[in-house]
Amino acid sequence: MPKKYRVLLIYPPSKTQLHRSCPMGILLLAAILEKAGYEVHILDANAARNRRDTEDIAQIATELKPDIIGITLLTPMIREAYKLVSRLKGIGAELIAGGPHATIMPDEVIAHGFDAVVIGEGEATVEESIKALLGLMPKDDVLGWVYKDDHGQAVHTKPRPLITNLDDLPLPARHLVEPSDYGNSHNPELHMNIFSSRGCPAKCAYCAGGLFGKKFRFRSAQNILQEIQHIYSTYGTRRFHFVDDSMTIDKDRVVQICDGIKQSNLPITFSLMTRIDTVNEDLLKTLASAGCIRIDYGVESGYPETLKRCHKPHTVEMVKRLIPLTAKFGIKTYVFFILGFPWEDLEATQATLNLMKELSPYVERFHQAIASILIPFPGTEIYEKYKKEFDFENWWLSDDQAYDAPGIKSHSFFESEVFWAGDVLKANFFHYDDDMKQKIYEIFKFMYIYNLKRHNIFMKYMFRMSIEFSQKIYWISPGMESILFTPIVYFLQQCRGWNNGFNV
Ligand code: B12
Ligand code: SF4
Repeated sequence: MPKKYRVLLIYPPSKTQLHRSCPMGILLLAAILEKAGYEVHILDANAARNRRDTEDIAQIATELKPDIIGITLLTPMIREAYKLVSRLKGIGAELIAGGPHATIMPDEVIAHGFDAVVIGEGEATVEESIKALLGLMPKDDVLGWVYKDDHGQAVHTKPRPLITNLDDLPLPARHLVEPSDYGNSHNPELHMNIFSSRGCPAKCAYCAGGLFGKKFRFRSAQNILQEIQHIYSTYGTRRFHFVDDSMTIDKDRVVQICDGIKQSNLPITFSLMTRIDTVNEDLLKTLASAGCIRIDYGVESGYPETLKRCHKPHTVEMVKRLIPLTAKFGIKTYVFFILGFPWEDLEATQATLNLMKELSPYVERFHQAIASILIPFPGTEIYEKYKKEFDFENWWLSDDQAYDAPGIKSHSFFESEVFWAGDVLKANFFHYDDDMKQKIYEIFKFMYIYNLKRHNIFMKYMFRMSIEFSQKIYWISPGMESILFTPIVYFLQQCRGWNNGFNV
């Protein structure tokens, strides 16, 4: 019997990242590799209830003795991932990377110790690349990867065409992860991520999501329904979240998916994220009738000039029409904004706050996301245009600007609750002055206080008082703040069943 090779797929640790379901990328790769006869293990270091640090991972890998270790690379977590690689070097496995950062910066990744990088979409390349690393096929015969040759040089092979029929992909290997690792006491009905399409034809200046190309490709409604049915009957999951770049580009297709969900009579609800310009009243009606309970929209700015300069395919007027319309159909709207574009002054930023206030009667939640302050991700137009002017080239490798470096900075309770993006402001990519920083603080505080609406009056008051108090004490004495608030942080973590990575 031929040797059964062992593969360990790792999603590396982040200080700010937390997963309430396992990332789709490694689940899909695991499914491909299992089908091909490999023994596959998954280690998601950011699973909400089972977080792992670099030392834990190194220990697990040492005990498992895999032949191949595959790692997903995102830019903010890259320094920790490179540390992990140097810890893993000794165990004798071939190290292969994939994901957004690996795709954009393959030479840097090879220079930091990886043996190979898969570019872009991984499913069609991963098996061949592993075979080549194991010496079972010539390395130059593999399309769409970069490997390290005998002299330590990165060799790029020809690009691999995108997968044409997404229905050919296997179901993600969800059986390889423990559902309880993702439990969340807020929401006992765990949601599962699912994708229905890939690619987005828009060209937003700050978007680092070009991994799946500009061409919109999609799975058939029937194929998606089979997966939903399978998840429901295997895990009893009733809540689904679509992680497509822009799910509603082809409205007829969404109508087919919705019709299928209705006909299946499954007691499920779902959410999705999509583009403002691809949704209309008829579609909202159809989505609501099929069980869509939430849509995440990237509104980004209330300053028309910013939308134009970012090549956003929507206008402020479209936003003002669509958000109330979405609420009218009983669908909760979650909205994303981005503050701090290099051309924005206080007035422009105020325009965004004004839009937030105007929309607030119809918004369920303002996402206080890390990327709510502009981050110049490599490969984006913003990065290329401004890297020299603001001197942030390769910021992800620097001590001052790599904002996701675990354990190097302390945080107040205020920061852990209100201002998750605090370290992005400390990185200060676009050299904001004090007034601009204050404005950004003000907007984050507005979002936080607004989002407290889900609590009763007493809890709202307690949270508001606590963050004000924390902020004031921290200015006087960070040490004192930490003594007073650490027990509160731990208490909240216990109640919520997860922590957001701060203050621990
Ligand atoms: C869902 C999602 C999240 C979820 C993840 C939930 C979960 N449980 O998975 C949440 C909300 C937690 C999240 C958080 C963040 N995210 Co996010 N996220 C996404 C999103 C929308 C979809 C990811 C996904 O599931 N894709 C589908 C799967 C199938 O694709 P995939 O994971 O890329 O995997 C494929 C390939 O990359 C490759 N591959 C991946 N891993 C590996 C490993 C190996 C060994 C190989 C060979 C191949 C390979 O093969 C896979 C199959 O084709 C993407 C956008 C996008 N289009 O991908 C952004 C995206 C990945 N996120 C991004 C970012 C930046 C973040 C944050 C880091 C935010 C921030 N600004 O700091 C945070 C994390 C916080 C932190 N400090 O690190 C960026 C990454 C950019 C970059 N250069 O790193 C993206 C591209 C969004 C964007 N347009 O800018 N995210
Ligand atoms: S619409 Fe969204 S996914 Fe498409 S390019 Fe813009 S930010 Fe990226």
